[in-house]
Amino acid sequence: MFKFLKRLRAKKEEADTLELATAETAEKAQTKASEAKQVIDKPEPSAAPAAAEAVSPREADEHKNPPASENAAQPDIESLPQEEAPDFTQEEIPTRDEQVIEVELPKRSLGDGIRSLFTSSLDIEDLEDILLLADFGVEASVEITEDLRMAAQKTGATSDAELRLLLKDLLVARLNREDSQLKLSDGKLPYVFLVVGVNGAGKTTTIGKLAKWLSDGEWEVVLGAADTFRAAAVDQLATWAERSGAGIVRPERDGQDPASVAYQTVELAIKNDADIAIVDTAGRLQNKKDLMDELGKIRRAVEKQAQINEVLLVIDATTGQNAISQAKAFTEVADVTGIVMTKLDGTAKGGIVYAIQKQLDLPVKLVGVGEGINDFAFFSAEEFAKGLVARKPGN
Ligand SMILES: Nc1nc2c(ncn2[C@@H]2O[C@H](COP(=O)(O)OP(=O)(O)OP(=O)(O)O)[C@@H](O)[C@H]2O)c(=O)[nH]1
Ligand SMILES: [Mg+2]
Repeated sequence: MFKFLKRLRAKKEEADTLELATAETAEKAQTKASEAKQVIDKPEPSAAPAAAEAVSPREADEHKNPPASENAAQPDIESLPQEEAPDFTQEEIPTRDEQVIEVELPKRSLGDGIRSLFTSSLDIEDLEDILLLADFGVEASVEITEDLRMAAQKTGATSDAELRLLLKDLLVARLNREDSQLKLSDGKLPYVFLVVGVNGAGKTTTIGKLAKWLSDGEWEVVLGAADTFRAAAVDQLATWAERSGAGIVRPERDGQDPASVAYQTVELAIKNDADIAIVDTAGRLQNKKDLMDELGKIRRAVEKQAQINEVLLVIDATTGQNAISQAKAFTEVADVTGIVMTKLDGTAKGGIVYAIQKQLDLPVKLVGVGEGINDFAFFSAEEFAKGLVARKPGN
């Protein structure tokens, strides 16, 4: 499974004791003792006293209400000195605080989240229409059907099971990408994710799910409520922060400059040695120029202190082909690095995942399969294709 790098939180002596607890890790401790990076197979829960250093929601609240004098001296984000930003070009030997460990986060699979394309046996003659109805788009529907026909001729496949297997392999081959894993492994902490997308796409919910997943893996997470137009949006993120055990930076007043909230979020993450800052943004901007200005300003504010690892564009799968034009607008203004497809539960239109990935030439990294805190999965071409061709009860 995927390996990620997070901050080593245990005090040096504690870490050593724990590492010496098993023969395997003891061996590693000896060979790696002088190395900057410590590698352990799995984080021992007690090896990461996250709570001791955690940014509690309460602390974050305090941060939200700094003394009046601080309030008066609100920084102008655009004019903050650039030299405050760490120099990521130099490889420095990390101090204890900067040490990172390699961890495996809990696996999240698509499971049964994807609805099958077929309610009866697979008939190649019907396939093009079925793919069209499932939002694969015209071109892909024609191409996939043609490819399956040729593959069936070549292999002599005729049965329903054989055809499903061929179709699955064909979809996997078209969907597999090298870059579909979240960028959480360069060890330059804190990682920063910006989450963008239109209203109601599922940004805040996705952030809550991500925060919970990371917290479960003993990551220290700070969320930033840079969707500052609605108090309800901030409260919604605060609820997710509480549920997931993440810290949160809220705006000090409605309509506060989202870039300054983003700045403060990264600032708090650095101050508290957090592993990751995830910034929620507003989706309801009037036009492309406003969107570009706002996201550009947020980006510059973050980059004064840290690098941005991911700009995740959240797309509601149930909006079908409309989602593609919306997504294109975002990719033109924000440097999107990955797609999150939400609401794949209950939609028979899984083809939109295929269409988005192909048409935007961006990896789908995560999928949302429900409203619950655990209802998301890493995108896996194999699992997704299996779900699409699955023979489910009743078909
Ligand atoms: N079924 C289902 N519902 C989801 C999923 N993700 C989000 N939702 C629901 O979609 C609705 C909107 O989600 P939000 O997270 O508030 O969306 P948002 O993008 O933050 O919206 P704005 O803040 O208004 O821009 C909520 O009712 C969520 O519960 C999912 O994967 N499946
Ligand atoms: Mg929201």
